[in-house]
Formats: sequence, C-alpha cells, structure tokens
Amino acid sequence: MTMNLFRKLRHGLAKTRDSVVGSIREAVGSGRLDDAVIEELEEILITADLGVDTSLALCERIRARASREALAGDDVLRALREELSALIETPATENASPPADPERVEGPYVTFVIGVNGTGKTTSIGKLAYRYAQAGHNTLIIAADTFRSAAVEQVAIWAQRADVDIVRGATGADPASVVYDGLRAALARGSERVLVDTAGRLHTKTNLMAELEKIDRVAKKVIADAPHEVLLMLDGTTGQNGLSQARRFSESIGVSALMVTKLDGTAKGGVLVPIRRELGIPVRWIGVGEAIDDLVPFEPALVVDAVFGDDETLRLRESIAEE
Ligand SMILES: Nc1nc2c(ncn2[C@@H]2O[C@H](COP(=O)(O)OP(=O)(O)OP(=O)(O)O)[C@@H](O)[C@H]2O)c(=O)[nH]1
Ligand SMILES: [Mg+2]
Repeated sequence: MTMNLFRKLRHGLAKTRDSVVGSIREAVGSGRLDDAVIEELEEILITADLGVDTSLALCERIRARASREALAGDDVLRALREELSALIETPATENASPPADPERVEGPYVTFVIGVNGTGKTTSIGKLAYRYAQAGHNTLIIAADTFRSAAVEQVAIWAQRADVDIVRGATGADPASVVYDGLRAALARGSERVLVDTAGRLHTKTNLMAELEKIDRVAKKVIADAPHEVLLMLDGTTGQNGLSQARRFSESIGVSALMVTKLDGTAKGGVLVPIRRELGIPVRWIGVGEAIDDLVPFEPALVVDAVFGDDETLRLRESIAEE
C-alpha cells in the first residue's frame, strides 16, 4: 500500500529533477567543461533556489575538479552529486537532523504546528497523525485554529481519515484555552502524540506572534515541558522567503524543527539546501503531495540522489529504501 519511500521522494522532486538535470545536460552538451559552461551551471543552480553562496561554492569545487580530471557529459552530474552531498552533510551551522519520529517522553509528546497562512499546516497534521496512528500511537489532534470557521471542519476531516481523536474549539474561541482543554484531555485519555493545529499567521504581525507565545505559556501550565516540538511549516514553492519566516518565528516562540511542503509543485526544490545550511534548525519532514501519505522524513543524501542520481543510483536506492 505504501509506495516505496525513495520512489515517492523521486516522484515528488520530479519537477526539480527534470528542470535542473535537463538544463545541466543542455549546458554541458558534449563539449569541454570550460568557464563559460561553469557560469551557466551557477545560473541553473541559483535558479533552482540553492542560494547564491551554495551555488558559487559548488561550482568552485566543480572548477577545481575539472582542472584535475576530465569531466564531460553526465560526469558533471555525478561530480555535482558528490560535491553537493559533501556540502549538505556539513551544514554551515550546527544542524544535524535528529530522527524524524519523536523520542520517548513520559506522557503525551506535544507538537505545535505553526506557520504562515496556507503553508500546509493542517494537511501536514493529517499526514503526521496518519503516520503516528499507523505506528500504533494513540494520537490526538487539537484544533486550535479558531480563526476561520472552516478550519476546524478541515482538520476534523483529516482526523477522520487518519482515524485519530480530535478536540475542537468553537470558532472565535481563545486558541490558548482550546489548547488548555485539549492537553487536559490528552492527559486524561493517555494520548501518546498530540498535534496542535494553529491558525496561519504572518511572521511580521506582532500581535499574532504574541498569541502563539500565549498558547505556549498556557500549554506549560498543563504539561510543564510542552511543547516537545514546535514544527514550522515552510512552503517550498515560495523559495527563500521561508528563511526570513523561520527567523521571525524563532525569535518569538522558538522553532525546534522545520517541514518544507509542496516540493512536488516546484522546480525550485533546491531551497532545501539554504534552509538546511543557513538556519541551524533541522528539517524534519518534507511534503511531496496532497495525499495522506505524501510525507517523507528528510534525509539530505536521499534528496541529493533523487535529484542528481543516475539510473543506477536510483535503482539501488529504490531497492534498499524501506518504510
Ligand atoms: N502539492 C502539495 N500541496 C500541498 C502540500 N501540503 C499542503 N498542500 C496544499 O496546500 C493547501 C493549503 O494547505 P493547508 O493544510 O490548508 O494549509 P494551512 O497552513 O493549514 O493553511 P491555513 O490554516 O489557512 O493557514 C491545500 O490545498 C493543500 O492541499 C504538499 O506537500 N504538496
Ligand atoms: Mg490550517
């Protein structure tokens, strides 16, 4: 039933792969890898949202390699894959990705899902709830987006699909009080995983950021060390914008992990690289579609292979990937 994870990733990143690999093949052609071609490579990588610094660093490494070994045709893709893996495995800031699934805690493991409007919070809560439920965890969703009347209904549908419990707040209710009630219910029911859906908010609106801080304070009154995870949603199609969102949310409530959504809808999946290298916050998950199982734990090496891998790498990855 579940599609092979690597195949899902590859499928989800197909737009990025087709665009980047296609352009690189076109630029490299059958000729020598001279400075003009390397400049074209820089352009292509920047266009795919890898960020200027990373793109330049990567091409510098390619230039150095080209002066030592003859690089032609698809050798360039292989070289890029190797150099990018090396770069992305050693992020500029301390940012090793811890395991995607929560560590054991006493009592409910509480995740706040926050982010700008429409970034994919509610959908991702559905996907995570499904994943947890499939893994046998007693899971509860708290519908604390009381801002839009349709929001509670939307997350309730996801709860039903994932077959998990939900605590709802009335439209217009104080989200902090909904979270208070929800966490009390989680304790009473012995929930192991709690996902809190919050209203979308612009990172520049101080009053809305203050509301998040209030939710945070109130949660701690019920469960002293909650939330155990503050998961910020970044829309992968809006590119580098996500970097400033992450910085602003971090200054307010603090962000412990990131999820980058909608990577299936963009050729600029390269944005994962600056997000990982520059923020110092681990990317935990990526979203590659609108379905309940379109959720992939983020593993840099797999992403690099899904984009730059040759047929043999892809076959190998598919054969060893298991869920
Ligand atoms: N293609 C694609 N679409 C996605 C993905 N994740 C979410 N979406 C879509 O993005 C749109 C917004 O998703 P929501 O989950 O409602 O976003 P939200 O952050 O909860 O929105 P607000 O509550 O209004 O702030 C929906 O149409 C989702 O189907 C993804 O990984 N891929
Ligand atoms: Mg929502």
